[in-house]
Amino acid sequence: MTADMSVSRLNQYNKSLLLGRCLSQWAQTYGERIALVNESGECLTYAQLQERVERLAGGLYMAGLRAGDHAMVHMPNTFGFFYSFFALLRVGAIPIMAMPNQREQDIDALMAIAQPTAYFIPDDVGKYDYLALAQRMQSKHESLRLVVMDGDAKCETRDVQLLEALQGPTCPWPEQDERDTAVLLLSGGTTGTPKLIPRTHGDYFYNFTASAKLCGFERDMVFLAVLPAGHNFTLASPGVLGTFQCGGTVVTSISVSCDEAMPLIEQHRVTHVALVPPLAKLWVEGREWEDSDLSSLKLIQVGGARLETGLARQLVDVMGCQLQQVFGMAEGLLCYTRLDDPLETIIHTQGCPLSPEDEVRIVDEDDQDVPKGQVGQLLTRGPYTIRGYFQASAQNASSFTEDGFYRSGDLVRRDANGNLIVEGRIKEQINRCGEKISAAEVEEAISLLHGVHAATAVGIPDELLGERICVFIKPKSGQTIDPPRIKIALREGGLSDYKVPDQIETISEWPLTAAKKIDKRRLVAIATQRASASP
Ligand code: J2J
Repeated sequence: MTADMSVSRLNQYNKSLLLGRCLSQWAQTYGERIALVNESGECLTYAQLQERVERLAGGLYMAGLRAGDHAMVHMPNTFGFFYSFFALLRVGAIPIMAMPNQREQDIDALMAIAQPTAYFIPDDVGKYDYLALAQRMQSKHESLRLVVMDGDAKCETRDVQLLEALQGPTCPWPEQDERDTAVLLLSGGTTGTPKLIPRTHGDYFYNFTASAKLCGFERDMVFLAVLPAGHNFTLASPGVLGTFQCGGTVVTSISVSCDEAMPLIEQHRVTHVALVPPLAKLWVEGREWEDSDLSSLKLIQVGGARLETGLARQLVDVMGCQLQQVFGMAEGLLCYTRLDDPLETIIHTQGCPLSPEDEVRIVDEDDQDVPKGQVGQLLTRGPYTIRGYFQASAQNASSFTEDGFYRSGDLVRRDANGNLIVEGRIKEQINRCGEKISAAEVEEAISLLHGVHAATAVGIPDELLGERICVFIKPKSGQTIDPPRIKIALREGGLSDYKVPDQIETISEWPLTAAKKIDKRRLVAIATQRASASP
């Protein structure tokens, strides 16, 4: 059975699965309930959100945006994010979910692939000049006709309010099918080239509705969106879309720090939150919240990177609410521990797949199934897992098997009850605070710098970050390496902040494996040792 057929069967009891129609359905059902609250305490009901989105969609349509156009959303967790996202879906355009901390190199590469018509940026020009970036992108990418800024900035580009003022007749409903692409998500890279993940209306609708059911989302819940809302975890696992589907309230936070999140939890009686392990650790260890009343919390979901058993236990003890592990990927497959699982399962495993139709294979290097209980690479195929990246035939040939299984690159094993345990990965990827960074990309950026002969990037286990990025640099003969300068040069070159190495080491000879490849394990040991030796 194809993914399309099987997702349509799983969705069969719900006809409203075109994402562009969801908001108006929610507004009809939940009209006066609060959909969104921001850090300043401003609230929007479902009806108000829908009205703003309709106006913006009208404006975007007047400005020439059409169904099927691509539009990049590069926004933090503000109301503007939601206006843009839903207005694009309403027009039938396809949002590309960029992360707010991505910078020029990423945005440029993504635009080269997706050729968006529109680019949505925040008004916050204090820390980073998004408008200047947008202007550079416009001069480089011919497709980019419309830059939309969220806020009141008086600039030549169209801002959200301006577009609403432009609003013409209601935007026509697009002709769409559940098999059409609804959103383009970002893939955590293993190569220097970014990849886009095309999720269809049908599969994504299933993704958040089935997840919401499994996670016990309900009408009276309040979800705190503290990780970027454009990430698959926060967006749809079950995340903000799962919350809206149930008529709950989403509280948005731009900052992830305890000082800001804890008062929001207390003030808005937050019931559900999704965190990555390093953030969960900060929250558990943070003393700031000791005075805060967190008794409203019912469920803390942790995913995106390995959650240590000790931290899992601490979370349960300290936060006093239910813990759920989520092992997901923007490509599709979602595994959850179940709410009624025994505590030891929740602490020790990453749960099992969302759908009965998810297929999981655990294989060796020759793609042969490993014996029961042993570790192997996870391959998956299923109703909401993609069969290929957007316009990436070379990548697709290596990332998918001939019979359509996605090669996750994760090393997993299954316990006796069928729950998966993530043991590591075979991909050359660094998982820093849940953000996936391609070692190859960092190496490439550094190798272009003055004085660098060659560079190798490795992920080093780190108390705070989960993994930190360490780069070993072999200088050109007669050159020396100045780490702070390297960092400045990388930032100036437009490398996204979170990809800039945390540790830079010089090396004169590479340690080699028996196969004469660079011995990355040895590099990890050297980096760890040098870091602990340095004052
Ligand atoms: C270990 N590794 C994990 C976990 C993801 C929900 C939750 C997370 C993501 C996500 C997501 C892990 N333990 N619990 O999209 O909807 C690593 C694996 C995986 C990769 C996917 C969602 N949860 N990982 O993290 O696309 O290596 O999605 O293949 O960003 O994160 O990364 P990403």
